[in-house]
Amino acid sequence: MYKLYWSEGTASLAPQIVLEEAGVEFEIVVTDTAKSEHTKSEFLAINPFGKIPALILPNGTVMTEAAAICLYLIEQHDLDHLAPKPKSSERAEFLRWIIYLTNTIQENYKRYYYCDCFIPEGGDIDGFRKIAIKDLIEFWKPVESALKKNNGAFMLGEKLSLLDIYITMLITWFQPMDELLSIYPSLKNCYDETNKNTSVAKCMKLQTKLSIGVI
Ligand SMILES: N[C@@H](CCC(=O)N[C@@H](CS)C(=O)NCC(=O)O)C(=O)O
Repeated sequence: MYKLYWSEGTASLAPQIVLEEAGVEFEIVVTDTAKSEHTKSEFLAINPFGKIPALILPNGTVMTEAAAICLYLIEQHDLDHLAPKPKSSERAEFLRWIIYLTNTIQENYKRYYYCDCFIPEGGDIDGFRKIAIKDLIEFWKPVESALKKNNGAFMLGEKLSLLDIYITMLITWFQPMDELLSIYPSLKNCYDETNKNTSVAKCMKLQTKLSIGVI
């Protein structure tokens, strides 16, 4: 069985959704980053990077990196509806955006959430955070433009893919989320439509419940 090391509001959401889409059995191990559980030796023995998510595969291999985990699961479980096949015409577009989402948007949230790692002690945290937010809004702009050009609500047009799942996860990290969505209407539409997917809706609903241990 798969074992997903998970924490609310983190990059474990996308792999959780893909596992749901795969319809496979998996165990969620709540590892609350807010309580620094990811820094404890039990978790570091699994992922020495001390980052969530980590996925233990049925053969015991440990995988990290949320996007890599998602792509792996898509391959393993033939979830062709979530990603264009390697030689298909949409593949280039798909690869371009998944890397943009992880390298640019996901990475830059660190400047917001972990400001103190970027500036020296006594530095202007508030000023730094303001610039991080301004930049994040800017980094979302190409995604909005790409969505606007489409016929459908999603990055690849009419059908939902991993891109929209990843986008949805990253939108939830923006606080307040509605501020971002009010700037970018196509992004809001993509978020709303993606949330209609059964696996997405289920995982979104489980976020707080899993975190407070009522499941
Ligand atoms: N590139 C990694 C980033 C993982 C990551 O930074 N996870 C965050 C939560 S979203 C984390 O564990 N933060 C805790 C920390 O850095 O102390 C991935 O995509 O999986």
